[in-house]
Amino acid sequence: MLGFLAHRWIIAGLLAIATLCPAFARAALPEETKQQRDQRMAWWRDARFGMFIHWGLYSVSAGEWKGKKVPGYSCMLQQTANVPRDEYTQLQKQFNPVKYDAENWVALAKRAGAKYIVITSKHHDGFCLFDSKLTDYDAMGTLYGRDLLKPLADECHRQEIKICFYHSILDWHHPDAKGERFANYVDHMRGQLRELLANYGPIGVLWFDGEWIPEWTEEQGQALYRDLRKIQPDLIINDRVGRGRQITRAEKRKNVDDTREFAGDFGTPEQEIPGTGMPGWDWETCMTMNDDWGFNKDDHNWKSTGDILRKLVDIASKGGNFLLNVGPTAEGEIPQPSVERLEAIGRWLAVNGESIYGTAASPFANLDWGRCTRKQGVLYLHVFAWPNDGRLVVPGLENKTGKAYVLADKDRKPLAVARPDKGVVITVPATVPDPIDTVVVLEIEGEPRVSP
Ligand code: H79
Repeated sequence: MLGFLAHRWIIAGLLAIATLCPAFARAALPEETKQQRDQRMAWWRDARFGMFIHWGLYSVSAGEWKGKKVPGYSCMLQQTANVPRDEYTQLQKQFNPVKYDAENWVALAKRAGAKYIVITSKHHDGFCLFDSKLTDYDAMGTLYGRDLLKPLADECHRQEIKICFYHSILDWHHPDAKGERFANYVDHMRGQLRELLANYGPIGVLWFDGEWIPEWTEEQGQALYRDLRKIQPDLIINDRVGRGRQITRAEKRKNVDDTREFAGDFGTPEQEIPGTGMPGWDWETCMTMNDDWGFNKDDHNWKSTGDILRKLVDIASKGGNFLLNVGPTAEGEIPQPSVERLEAIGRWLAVNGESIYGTAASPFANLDWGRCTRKQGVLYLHVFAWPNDGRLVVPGLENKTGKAYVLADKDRKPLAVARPDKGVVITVPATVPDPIDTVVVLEIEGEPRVSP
């Protein structure tokens, strides 16, 4: 008993010191050493690519209300179209995903080369895709009448891909989710999160959203973060668990250098790739393939495979992850344009994955022909604009170099490497091997050194 108490006091002391010490800024659990954190984050940092799934009652309305297109995101429709709560709730009786096949979804994610799946356990509308004992506004109350997350989680464990849950703090359904009785709602939400961490095996990431509501505080976020990590210590939790994103955004506007500590393990730029990444911080860009998260029958504005692939490379070159979204239909089908794009990305990764998974950010500030990723002893030169004159210039590289070859070339035929006064010039084939991104591998000695 005494030992237990002493242990509590030591942790409390460390917490107090950490909160006062700016060096701990952005380390969400101060009692964790850097080494422990690196270990916990290792799979996620290596993964680089995940599949986001937005699925819920908004997949039934699919971007329209009473036959009219509703502008904006389909998953925001309840708010944007001003749908009364009890009218929106009727969608639950129409949600019947008879074509849902978890094995297929997971197999598609695997084929795409994604290393984790993040699915909406609950979005802003408050509807739960899982069997929650704490509400009837869940999958059990649909015609389908079965837990929709369980088969997906089981398949993820079986096919060895991480299962992760998105959970919205903002909730348009629960009567206490705003106002005086918010504490009741927080108890309810915590109860549901305990269900999610108890019933679906090990969870990779908890991905919060909707943290911007005025009732939610950074203190609540930190407390939640700690309690969730006590249940599954290896859990990774995004920055939207607390208010760090909003506070830093507001402070940045005021040009204040903020060194306060915020809850969460990684930053979450949405629909954007930060120009220079988020140096010194783990981060993940989440993005849609068309213009919507949830299924939208009127949205045909699909990004091209090349565009998406280059975004993945761009993100990797800045040290981030890419969480690419699909919005399945209410019947449970992933739209064909999404399938095609995911499969094309998978074909590229099957050949070039070495240049993405487990890589670190580029040592170059800027490359006019493309991007760079790296691993111990190698640079991966991602050539988007193939040189017309057959000379690929690697500016300012000072390291001693070894072999160079096209990664997709099975024979690894060596390319000539020249060392003019500054940098490196690689002689590449006249015709472009892959117009989207040809990866040229360049072996180097030691850590990359680049002169400006
Ligand atoms: O689930 C997807 C979207 O439905 C959800 N996030 C992704 C992952 C989303 N909900 N709302 N939005 C995106 C846009 C909301 C933007 C705002 Fe704000 C919320 C504007 C003001 C409050 C966040 C906080 C951005 C600026 C401040």
